[in-house]
Amino acid sequence: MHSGTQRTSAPTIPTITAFERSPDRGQGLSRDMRVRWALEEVGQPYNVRLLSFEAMKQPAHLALHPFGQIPTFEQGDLVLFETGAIVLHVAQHHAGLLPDDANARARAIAWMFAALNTVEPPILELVTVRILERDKPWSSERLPLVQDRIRERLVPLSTRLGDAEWLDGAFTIGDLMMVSVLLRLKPSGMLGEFPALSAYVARAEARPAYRRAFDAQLAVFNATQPRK
Ligand code: GTB
Repeated sequence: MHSGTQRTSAPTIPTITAFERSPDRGQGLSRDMRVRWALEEVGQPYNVRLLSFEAMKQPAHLALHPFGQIPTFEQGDLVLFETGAIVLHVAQHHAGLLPDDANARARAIAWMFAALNTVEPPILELVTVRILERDKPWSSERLPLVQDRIRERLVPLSTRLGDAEWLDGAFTIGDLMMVSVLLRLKPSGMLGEFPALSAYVARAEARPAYRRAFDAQLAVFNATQPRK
């Protein structure tokens, strides 16, 4: 390098991991989808490394993700796991997903935590009852209890949203994460009980960045389908 010349190295393209064969069959419900969506919203290109279930539990991946899950995010020296941490990192390093105003920024982050810590847990329980516990003799008794716990979250969420477009002003990571969590309810039909939330999810799904992310994960599923 010549003296007096400052060289700023070009930022590397991040690499995320995703299922080689997603169990949701390309419905966009796997957690790589929220990371893809965040990257699309801010216009950051990314690479995807696909992993089999076996590879996810091998030392090479466990070095990146202690629980052997997807997604991970690698950029330069940084390796991240947990979608909340990844999406927050992306939002903090690019314009578009967090407001400039410090208080509004803090509230957007609060909505992201609300999605992950308050709304997602009962929704995950529903997936457990409907799929993993389907054959248990007590499954049909447990189902309505879990559905009611979800309603306890969706009623106040719907009330707070009212007829607003997004949760707190402009679209933020709070909306991105809340919609990602609510989408998990689609197969159950429960979202239909809440017209304001259904419309909120539909608005988010219509965003060009969401469409691009969805199409990218669907292309992976279609490409890895065995030919008939
Ligand atoms: N808290 C972590 C995060 O937010 O990053 C959770 C990560 C996680 O659960 N990853 C899942 C995983 O790797 C993929 S999305 N699971 C494999 C394992 O734990 O061994 C989970 C998922 C699977 C299927 C559907 N589906 O069919 O709808 C949706 C989501």
